[in-house]
Amino acid sequence: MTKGLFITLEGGEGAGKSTQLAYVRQRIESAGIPLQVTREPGGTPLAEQIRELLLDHREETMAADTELLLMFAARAQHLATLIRPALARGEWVLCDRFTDATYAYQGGGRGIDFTRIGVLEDWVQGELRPDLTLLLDLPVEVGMARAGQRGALDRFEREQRDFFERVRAAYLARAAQEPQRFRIIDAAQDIAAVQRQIDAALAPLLEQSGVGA
Ligand code: Z5A
Repeated sequence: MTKGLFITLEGGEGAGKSTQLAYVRQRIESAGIPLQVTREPGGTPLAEQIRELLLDHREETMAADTELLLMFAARAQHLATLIRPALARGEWVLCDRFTDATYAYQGGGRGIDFTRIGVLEDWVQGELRPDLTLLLDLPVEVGMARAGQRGALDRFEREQRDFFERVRAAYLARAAQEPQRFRIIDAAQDIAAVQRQIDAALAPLLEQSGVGA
């Protein structure tokens, strides 16, 4: 069966994901490849409602397991109604964060054991994994300074520096475990330099698809 490619974009605070997502989208679409651009948590109306639950502040503290299960509940919906159907049609899917973010934030940040996350990953995703993951990596203090220029902070953005250090370490550990899937992008460089690294990472996939880079 023809299958589209599944590309994910990951990174910590202030890494420039939104900025670079638009660039990756433009590179793929200008090659004439049908593409779905989406995000997690979210991507479908129901999953976006779960996103609101996850990001909003409330008096009651959300338990780490609740957060983890809501991430995978949103993901199950997203996979069933958007990601899998698009890939089956042969479209490419570009997703702003996916399960590596769960390992980084709920695993590294909140301290949930990676093996427990792996059980949910296998349950919800079966064998589906991204074909390519672009990890925008930069020192935590640089990212926090960039993110601090934005407006109101969500529930995750209110965390302290040591939380984001653990998130970064978990992302880098994931990348070291799966070097064939990950491309680590030095996101501390200027926007044009980051885009050149992204071009180099995308080139083999665009060439394989027959459209050239
Ligand atoms: N989360 C989770 O815990 N578990 C999961 O499984 C999943 C998610 C899937 C929402 O994600 C939260 O969900 C997230 C983790 C959690 N929480 N946090 N933090 P999100 O992806 O929606 O939220 P975000 O991290 O805030 O993403 P973002 O909006 O893409 O932010 P960004 O990476 O900081 O990107 P940006 O807005 O493009 O850049 C920030 C600023 O830097 C902006 O002013 C840019 O103009 C500037 N910028 C960008 N690139 C550069 C360069 N190269 N040089 C200088 N300045 C730059």
